Amino acid sequence: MALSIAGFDPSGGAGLVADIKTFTAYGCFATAAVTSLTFQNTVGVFGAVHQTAETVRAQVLPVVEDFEVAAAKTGMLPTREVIEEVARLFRETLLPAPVVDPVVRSTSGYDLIDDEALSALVSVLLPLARLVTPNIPEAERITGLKIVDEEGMLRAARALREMGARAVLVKGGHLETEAVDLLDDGAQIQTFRAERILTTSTHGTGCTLSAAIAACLALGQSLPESVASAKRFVTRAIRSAPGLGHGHGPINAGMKIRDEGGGMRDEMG
Ligand code: PXL
Repeated sequence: MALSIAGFDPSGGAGLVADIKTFTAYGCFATAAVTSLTFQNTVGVFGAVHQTAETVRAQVLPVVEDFEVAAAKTGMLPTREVIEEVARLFRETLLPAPVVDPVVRSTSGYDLIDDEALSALVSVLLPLARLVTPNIPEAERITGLKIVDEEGMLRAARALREMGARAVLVKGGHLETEAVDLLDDGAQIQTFRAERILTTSTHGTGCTLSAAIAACLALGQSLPESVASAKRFVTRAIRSAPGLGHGHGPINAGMKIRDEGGGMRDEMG
C-alpha cells in the first residue's frame, strides 16, 4: 500500500493519476490525497485551485488511521501552508518517510509553486524525506548552483544533503548527453544510465519515477534497487508512450509489469 500526496492533472499524464497508475502497475495498492486541482492538457497548464492545510489533513488522516501505509511520496505541494501541514502529518503519524519530488514547474513551463512555498519545502520537508528527487532545473533553483554535467549534479546532490536531505537523486534528463541520474545516499554515490530517447512525450516522467521508487520501497526493495527499477520503468514508459495530445504527450505509466513470484518485477529487471 502506497500513498501519494500530489496535484491532480485531469489530462492523466502527471500528478496523482500518473502516481496511481504507477503504484498499480507495481502491484501496490494506491491511495491518494489531492493538494491542488489543476486545469491542463499536454499543451499547457491553464490554472489551479489549491487545497488548504485543513482539506489536505482531512484527506490523509482517515487513510493513515485505517491503513498501514508502507511508502509515501509527495508531488506538487503548492503553498507554504500545505507544505507545513504535510510535514506535520509526516512527523505526527506513522507515515513512513516520503519520497519527495520537489515539483516546481510543469513540463509545459508553468510554475506550480511559488518562491515562499519552495523555501518551506526545503526547510521543513526536505529533512523528513527518505529521498528527494529534483531534476536539474529544480536542483539549480534550490541550491543556486549551475549544473552542466555530472560533476555539477554531484555538487548539487551534496549541497542538498547539506540542506538536510538524507538521500538525493538528481535526474539528468535535462542534460544533452545520455539520460543519467545520480544517487547520493550519504554512504555512496551511484549513477543510473539509460539511452536518451528523442521524444516530446515526457509529461509525467518525474511523477512516475518518484511513484515507482515509492512502490519499490513499499515492496521492500533497497533504495538503490528501487531507483534502478524505477528508471527502467520510466524508460519503458517513455518508449511505449501512446502519442496523445498536441504538446508534451503523456508517458505510458499504466503498463503491465511481470509478476515473477517473489514480488513484482519490471520486465527489464
Ligand atoms: O510534472 C510535474 C507535475 C506534477 N504534478 C502535477 C502536474 C505536473 C506537471 O504538469 O500537473 C499536478
